[in-house]
Amino acid sequence: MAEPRIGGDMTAAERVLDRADELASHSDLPDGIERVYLSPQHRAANDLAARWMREAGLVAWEDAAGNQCGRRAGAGDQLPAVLLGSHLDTVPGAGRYDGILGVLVAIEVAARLRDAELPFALEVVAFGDEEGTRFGTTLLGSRALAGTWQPEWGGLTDADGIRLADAATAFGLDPARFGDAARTPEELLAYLEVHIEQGPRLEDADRALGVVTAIAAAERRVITYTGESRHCATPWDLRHDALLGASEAILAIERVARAHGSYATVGRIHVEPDAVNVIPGVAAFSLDLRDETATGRDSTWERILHELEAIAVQRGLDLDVSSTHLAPEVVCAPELRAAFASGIAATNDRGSDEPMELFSVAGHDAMAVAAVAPVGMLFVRCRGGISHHADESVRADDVALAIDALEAAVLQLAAEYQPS
Ligand code: HGY
Ligand code: MN
Ligand code: MN
Repeated sequence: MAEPRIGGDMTAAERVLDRADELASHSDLPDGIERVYLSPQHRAANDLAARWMREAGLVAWEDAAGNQCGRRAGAGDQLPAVLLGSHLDTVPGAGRYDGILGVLVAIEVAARLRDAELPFALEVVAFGDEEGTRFGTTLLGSRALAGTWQPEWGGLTDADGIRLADAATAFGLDPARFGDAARTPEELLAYLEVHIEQGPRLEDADRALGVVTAIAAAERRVITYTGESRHCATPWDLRHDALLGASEAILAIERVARAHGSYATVGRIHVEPDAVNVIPGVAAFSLDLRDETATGRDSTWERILHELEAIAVQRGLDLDVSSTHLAPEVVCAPELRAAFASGIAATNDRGSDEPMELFSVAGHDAMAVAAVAPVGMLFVRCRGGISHHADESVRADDVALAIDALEAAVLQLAAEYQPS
């Protein structure tokens, strides 16, 4: 059985950072990074990932949902696989490492283990749509792999009115066959994802790596106030201004969520008729609400809704709420947390004898894959906890430790594995 190579392979780490830079060049923005699902930039990223997967000794293919996949050559087809990976899509104005780091570290570990004797197959996946920014519903690639794809998602449309099914056809996929991407529990032993923390806790603790205990329960909604579009000469007492209602609601959301320890973000707002001299008749905004548990999330939402309704009554507005995404908290499998803990311990990083554990407020593909396999996540320190921003930054030595820790975790699973 191969022994993990410890000591921080800076060459591999530098290769990861160089490849992240190359992927960053495939963007839909002239002055930043944006790569959305089923776009030409997604195609370019998949082609790069496929090339690197092949160089790592993997057989590479694109699944029916546009995820780029790779499987260690020679592994008996009937062997179940340990799946490593993350996502290649980004938010607008993204950094270079959210998702991308996990895919590239996974490819490095696959390359290291190309000749190792393992009792299971080893696969790598680069998911195509973790962020959900193009079609509004998130985790589309990983939910297809997990077998939880909903056929009606083919009718989702993007900001230009393009249907997901048509974008899939243009991408070279058959929109009627997304379900073929589904893997079964018998095929997958575990899913291990390396990801930047997207928060300051590891840096505050002067740690390079941390074991994820659970991923936040999340819900996305669209909240719409409807009043009356009127001339801006309308007297105050005759106004039913939807944007003022939304503004008061957004501040109420902040107050309630902070008071209850939940995370609430309003990232988008749409106003009609969107004219400087017309009182807005419609104001629709997004709400991303998270908490450590679904119970906590729902309790905070109940309190928020009560305030939204009071604002509607007080201002003579109609209120409509629709839910566009709902995910329970996902607890990482104990045996995978232990594998990552031993992986961190093997790096001899500062304090690695007591690996730090932390809960993820950010969502990840692991939330979807948990429907079909046990999941584990390893967080990597990122400077200032900054993410979803061009200033996202990781240290090469931390990347080297992450490669070592992921390799050691896979070898730990191999040592423990008892074929059923
Ligand atoms: O929303 C999230 O937490 C993730 O970055 N998609
Ligand atoms: Mn993200
Ligand atoms: Mn991510």
